[in-house]
This record gives sequence, C-alpha cells and structure tokens, in this order.
Amino acid sequence: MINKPLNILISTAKEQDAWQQALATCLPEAHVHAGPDASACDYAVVWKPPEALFAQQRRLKAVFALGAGVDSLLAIPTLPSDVPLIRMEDVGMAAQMEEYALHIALRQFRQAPYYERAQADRKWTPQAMRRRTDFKIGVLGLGVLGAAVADALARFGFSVSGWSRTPKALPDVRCEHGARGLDTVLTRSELLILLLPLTHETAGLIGPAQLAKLPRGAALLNLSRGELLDDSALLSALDAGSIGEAYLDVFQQEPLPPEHPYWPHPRVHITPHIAALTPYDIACHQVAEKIRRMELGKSVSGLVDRQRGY
Ligand code: NDP
Ligand code: OXD
Repeated sequence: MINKPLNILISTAKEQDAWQQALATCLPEAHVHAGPDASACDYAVVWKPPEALFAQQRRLKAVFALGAGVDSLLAIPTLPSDVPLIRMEDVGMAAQMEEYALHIALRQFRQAPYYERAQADRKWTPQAMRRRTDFKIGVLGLGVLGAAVADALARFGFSVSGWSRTPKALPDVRCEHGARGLDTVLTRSELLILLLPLTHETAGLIGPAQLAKLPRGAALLNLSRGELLDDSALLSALDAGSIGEAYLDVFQQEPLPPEHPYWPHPRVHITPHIAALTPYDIACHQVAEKIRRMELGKSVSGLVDRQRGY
C-alpha cells in the first residue's frame, strides 16, 4: 500500500470509463483521473493519448503504455524524453497470440486453403499426409509474445525456428539472430510469423527480397505492425503464387481503408487488430503493482529503451 496520495491520469482512445474503473479498483489508494484537464498527476496510463496531454502534465514520474508495442507513443513529439516509459508485458496477450498462431499453423499444415478452393471447384483431390515435425515455421521476434508463440508451436510438434536481435536459447526452437540468421529462418519457413516491434530497424523489413527467400507457396502471418511489411511486394508475391496466403491482423493504416486491395484479395485473410487484446483487469493489476514498486524506490520490468525503440 502507498501512504501518500497519488494522482493517476488515464487516457485511452476508447473504453475510457471501463479502464478508469479497473485502475481505481486495482489501486484504491490513488485518485484516478480521466479528464484531460486533471491537475499535475504522478503517473499517466495511456493508449493513443492526445499530444496535448504531455504538454499539460509536467510532473509525471512515469508513463505506462496500455499495450505491448510503443511505436505510436514514441512518435508523439511531446512525450517527455526523461520520464520512464513502461509497456505491458504479456497481461494475457501471450495466450491469445498462441491461439491465433496455432489456428493459422493448423490451417496451413492441414492445407485448409487448398481444400476450400477444391470444394469451390467441386474437386475431390486428396493430398498426401504430412507429419507435424515436417512443417517448418519461423517466428520473427522472440520477446514476451514471440517466445510464447514459438514455444506453443514447438510443443505442438511443429519444427520451429525463431529470430531475435540478440542471441536466445529456447527449448526445441532453433534460435537465430543477425542478418544471416534472418536468411536462415526465411529460407526454411513454410509459415512466417511476424512478432517484432516496429522500430527504425524493423520498418520495411519484409520486402520483395525477403519474400523471395521464403519457400514457394509459403504463408505469412503478420501479428506485429503493418509497417514491417511492403504491401505492394506482398500483393505481387501473392499474385505470382510465390506466397500462398497472407494472414494480416495489422496494417499501415488502421482501420484498413475500404478501397485497399487487400480487402477483395482471395488469398488475403484480414482481422481488425484483434490478435491479442489487453484485458482491463490484468493490465491494471500489472500497472498498479509497478506503481507500488516505484513508490518504494524499487525497479520495474518493461522499461522501454528509447534508443532501441522497444
Ligand atoms: P518484446 O519487446 O518482448 O519482444 C520483441 C522481440 O523482437 C525481441 O525478441 C527482440 O529481440 C526482437 N527484435 C526487436 N528488434 C529486432 C531487430 N532489429 N532484429 C531482430 N529482432 C528484433 O515485444 P512483445 O513480444 O511483447 O511484442 C511484440 C510486438 O507485438 C509489439 O511490439 C506489438 O507491435 C505487437 N503486438 C500486436 C498485437 C496485436 O493484437 N496484433 C498485440 C500486442 C502486441 P531481443 O530479444 O534480442 O531484444
Ligand atoms: C499492442 C497492441 O501493442 O495492441 O499491445 O497492438
């Protein structure tokens, strides 16, 4: 419990009342304000806040992002550079990412797109069986979410490789890093899953050259940010048949504009950025615990490294 009165500002793009209530429940010793005009607060808990918020709030001890990715927050020019920025770690998102990735992996492994087209053509064309261990999946990003996804796929029996910036060791996952490591993962992956943060290094990472390295007919699953992917290159690769299917949860522009060529494409499968949603209760519990630790002068995890961009 914190003894001195604390003022917390919550600012979310949507469902503000529910977030305010959840945070007040998890942190009963604090005043949780939701209006933009709240007087100087100790902490801000935000998702897509107005730029004016940081210009008004000059005494913040930390900013908490209500999401795992902080690219949009880091792009706000008024975000104070000397205030710690702390992001969400898992808070129930890892399990949702595992479900999503397993669902797509099973679709691809059991050739669902092939049989759906065969049905449309009234064709009875059984294909040879495959073993799980022969189905090769690559996961780019082995952080909180990527490592959980790679582990879940490996435990299911698929042959999984993963890629990160620094070297990693995960049971039953072939871990790669660096430029050569990326090529190793790309050239073997029949399903490539993107779970990297958007940074100056990862923006545009998957372009024509990288797509061309994947095995012919491979599938791509983007769960991270649309900006990682060159949309025109992907559409060309889909039309040429070098990429078989694209499963896209995230886009350079969200909501995806109605005229975007992804919408009608027969090999593009769209979901509206719902791969992993942030549950109010678990997220607010994590924020509350970290605020309590900070008030006691203790360190917290999830601190964003501004230089790295994640
Ligand atoms: P983490 O910060 O825990 O993990 C990031 C991973 O990416 C780390 O393994 C890191 O390497 C790796 N990485 C970063 N930069 C590079 C690089 N230049 N080259 C190679 N590897 C790199 O993030 P999370 O796992 O928590 O989240 C990942 C992303 O998922 C978020 O940033 C967000 O964009 C997205 N997301 C999407 C959601 C959705 O609903 N679609 C929901 C939640 C998150 P290293 O381990 O060496 O540091
Ligand atoms: C996140 C997201 O980063 O929802 O948490 O995309």
